[in-house]
Amino acid sequence: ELRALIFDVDGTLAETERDAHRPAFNRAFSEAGLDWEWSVEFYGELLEIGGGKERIRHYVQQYQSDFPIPNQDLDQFVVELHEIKNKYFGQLVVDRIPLRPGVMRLMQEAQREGVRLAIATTSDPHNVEALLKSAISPDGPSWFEVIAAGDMVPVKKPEPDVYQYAVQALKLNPEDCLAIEDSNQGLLAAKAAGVKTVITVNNYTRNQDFSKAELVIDSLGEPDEPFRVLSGDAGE
Ligand code: XBP
Ligand code: MG
Repeated sequence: ELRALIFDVDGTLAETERDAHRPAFNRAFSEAGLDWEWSVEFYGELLEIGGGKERIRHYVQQYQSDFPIPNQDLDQFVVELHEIKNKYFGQLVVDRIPLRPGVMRLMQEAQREGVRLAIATTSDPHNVEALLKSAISPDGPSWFEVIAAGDMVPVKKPEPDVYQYAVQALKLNPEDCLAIEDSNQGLLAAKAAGVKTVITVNNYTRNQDFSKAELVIDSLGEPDEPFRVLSGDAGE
């Protein structure tokens, strides 16, 4: 029996990656006096590393190996750069990043039917809050009984921890929950926690492997803009 919907955030609730996270990283680099610049295409590769801090660290180690920072100081450097990035993310999401089609409708239908709402994301909790406030409403965060985010769990997607955390906090069995995701990493995380998953693809993820998903659609759809089924059975 369906008791709760667990939403991913980036790429699922809204298209935050290309137009908010990516430019926020670039603005932070610029503020820090770094000539690093992540293009739309290159950012697609970097998305394989989940978590903003983890992504910066990976980039420094893989692409800026001459960067003069000793390894023991890298953690602190990454934390400070990520804080600057989050400041810009907060500014960029205000009034600018809408919810994807069907997200609001599905959340409202769920609330009417007594289906509970939760979030399971790799993103920083402050960024999640900023997006929910601007894209849903000032009380958007309170729509979700549980917001499992960022470093609240020791390891990020594709490991199941963030979904396990959300399911436990809801005091439900994983079989009674349904995850809404946009990426292969999110799918792996949800399924490893025993949560059935619907995928709504986007431009960064549409060619990924979603064979484990119960349903793959191009969006949650609106009455005047129905979703298209890419694989699976939308029967119920
Ligand atoms: C999104 C991510 C994050 C964001 C940036 O994952 O992987 O790294 O790109 O997040 P999900 P930060 O789709 O599971 O939410 O807030 O850490 O910078
Ligand atoms: Mg996502």
